[in-house]
Amino acid sequence: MWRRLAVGALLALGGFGAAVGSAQAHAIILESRPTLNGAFEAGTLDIFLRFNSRIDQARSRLSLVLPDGRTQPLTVGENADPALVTARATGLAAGPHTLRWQVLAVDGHLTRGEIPFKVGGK
Ligand SMILES: [Cu+2]
Repeated sequence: MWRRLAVGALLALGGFGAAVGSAQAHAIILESRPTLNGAFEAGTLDIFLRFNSRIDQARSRLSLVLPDGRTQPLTVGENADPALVTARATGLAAGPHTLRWQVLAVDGHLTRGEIPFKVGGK
């Protein structure tokens, strides 16, 4: 009887270890434009986010929160590099902006975040 209990405990530990391993593939940003709290010229901004893992570009979303509070969806470009998400923002006016991003990593997990930045002004 004690022997059977010990085997059950070992199986439970094995399952837990596998779950921890798969969680390590979450998408994390390594590099971005805009940079966090960075300042950029008015007009056109070529946006990119580089992640630590492959992501599903077709199911990734980018949008901009404009100075007047409106949210503008951006079209995610196609990239040969599966760790990149890109978009072009045009007509940026001076003021505070926020880039909102949501990506689907190849492990099936969604990650999202926000990058506040500034346009124009000195
Ligand atoms: Cu994950």
